[in-house]
Amino acid sequence: MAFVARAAAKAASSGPAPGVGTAWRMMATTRLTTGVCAAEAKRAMRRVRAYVGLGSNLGDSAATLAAAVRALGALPGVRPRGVSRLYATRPVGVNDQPDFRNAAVALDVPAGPDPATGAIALLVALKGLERAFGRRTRRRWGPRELDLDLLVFGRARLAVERLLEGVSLDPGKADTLLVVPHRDAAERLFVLDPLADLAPGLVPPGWGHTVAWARRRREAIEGPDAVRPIATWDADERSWAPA
Ligand code: A4P
Ligand code: MG
Repeated sequence: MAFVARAAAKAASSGPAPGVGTAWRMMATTRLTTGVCAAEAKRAMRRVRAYVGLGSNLGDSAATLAAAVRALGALPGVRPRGVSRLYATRPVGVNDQPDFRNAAVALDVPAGPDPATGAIALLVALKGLERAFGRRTRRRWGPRELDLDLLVFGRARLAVERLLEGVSLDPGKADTLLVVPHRDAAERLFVLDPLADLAPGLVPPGWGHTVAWARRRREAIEGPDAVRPIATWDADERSWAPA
């Protein structure tokens, strides 16, 4: 689709879409140019391991998720650390919609001066990418071109009630909580299967058990056909290769 090609081209050439990563650029540059000492600026640019879940069930979802993986890796200050397999998944929450494609990525991202600031900056970047890939506002849990959920942000356990001043997300959603780890991640096989590809032994803050354990538990509930691997990430081609 044209918008996927445009967003992918932007990510590959001149960086992500306008607005994406602005908070990070601000975190990095304002501190340096306003004379804040180099040690503090260096601290602000420390990185933290984050996991992001990707979902799509409108358009060419596999192509969208491949382009989104490339765009996430091209965000300012981000180092891509891993891409899960691509999964075909039965819709959860709202059943009368097409099957989804889901995946997850591991990223080392700027930690920010504190976890809430760093996590919100990443969320703002994710929302910017969703828009760049044509996401429009629809009903909750309904069909979408691209959904990017912040699953885990290092060791942070956050419930942020309001966005930081000067940072806006979707109109009308400015009061929505940012909850990290993502509040529903442990209850969804379409999240746990890709996450287990990347970090089976990870114990997300507050869970009390590993991702692999949660995955096995959900598989017993949802059944073996709810989530099926259909492709692996080809790092050379930067695209999916059939499994
Ligand atoms: N928000 C709070 N915490 C987070 C976080 N950790 N990551 C807020 C991302 N967003 C977070 O999200 C609504 C608001 O949640 C945002 O404004 C953000 O500030 P949204 O993406 O705008 O709306 P949504 O995705 O419809 O709602 P929600 O509750 O995020 O739904 P989910 O959890 O994303 O589930 N079935 C399959 N098989 N595969 C899927 O990918 N996805 C959904 C949507 C339903 N069923 C699915 C799938
Ligand atoms: Mg979402």
